Amino acid sequence: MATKRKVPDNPNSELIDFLNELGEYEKNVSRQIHKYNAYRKAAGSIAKVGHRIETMKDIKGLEGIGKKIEAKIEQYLSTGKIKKLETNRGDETGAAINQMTRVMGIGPAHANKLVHQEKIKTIDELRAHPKRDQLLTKTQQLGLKYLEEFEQKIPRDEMTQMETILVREITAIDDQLKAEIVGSYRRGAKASSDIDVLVTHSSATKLPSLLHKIVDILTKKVQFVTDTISIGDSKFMGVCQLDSSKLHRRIDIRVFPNEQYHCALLYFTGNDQLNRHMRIVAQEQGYKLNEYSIQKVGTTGVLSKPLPVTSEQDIFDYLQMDYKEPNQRNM
Ligand code: 8DG
Ligand code: CA
Ligand code: CA
Repeated sequence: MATKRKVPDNPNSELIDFLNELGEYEKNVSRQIHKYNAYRKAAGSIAKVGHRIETMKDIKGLEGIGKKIEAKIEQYLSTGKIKKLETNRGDETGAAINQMTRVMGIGPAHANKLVHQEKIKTIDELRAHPKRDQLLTKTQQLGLKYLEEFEQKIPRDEMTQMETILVREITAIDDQLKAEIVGSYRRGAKASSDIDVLVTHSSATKLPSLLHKIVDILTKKVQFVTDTISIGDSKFMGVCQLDSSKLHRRIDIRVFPNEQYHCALLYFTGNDQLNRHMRIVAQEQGYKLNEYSIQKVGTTGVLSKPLPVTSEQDIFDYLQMDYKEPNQRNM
């Protein structure tokens, strides 16, 4: 999941931040996920405007802005404030729940429990709690340990240095191995919230023990991976660090067989909105697209075998879409 982003370069960054903050409250405290989605949509729509919004005329015709959110924007434009936001900020329980959800792995339900049952109000209180380790899963314990570090974005230059190490170490295991950094980095982002790695091997029989071997080398030989959150045959989630002068970063490594690699490459390059869009286009054209394959959907709903795919271009071609370079995939 992408983390909450601030948008300092946008002419409407304050309004966008306010709408996102209202959305977070709905998600974490009120547990109204559709209200959260509505705020996110509105914020996304406003983020695309490109000039400073000064009157209600400036938001006329924008997608995804309903009556209630419109009223809040009106308040903001006339008073510089939004009443609901001020109220939310004054709600101590709500603030405590929001604090808890900063921790990787703590969702709204768990956050509510920590605040209501254990009466925990701040991150410091959670850290100092005598039952801390019983209250948290292993993932959440790591999330708490590295909370402030995980909230910092990774500059592109550091991503490039991590890429060098990862590609070097992985391809040294076997020259039939290929590794690429995907996610926002592949889309050209100046900074990323984590590092997403995709690995494939030309011979599928090599795959099962492969990921364990890679993680073992990255942990012991180069001391790049510092913690494991979870590991299976095809997906590793963990923590890494370029060197001791740098922050700890979240890393995901996924292994795919060759024939699935390009669907996975497309999917994990994202962004998530483009993925959703392409999945809908696929449906409309009688295909089923996911991170593993593209299949033809027959008239009775029966799926064909996965269609041959040897590049991302092939997938765009099946869907009769113009090819988008990775840096054009920020929808
Ligand atoms: P960021 O980490 O810099 O915030 O951006 P990102 O690289 O685009 O986001 P990500 O959360 O690391 O996810 C990587 C890609 O995976 C994303 O661009 C598209 C794809 N993806 C989805 N849905 C989801 C999802 O629910 N969870 C995850 N982990 N990835 C998803 O389309
Ligand atoms: Ca990412
Ligand atoms: Ca990721």
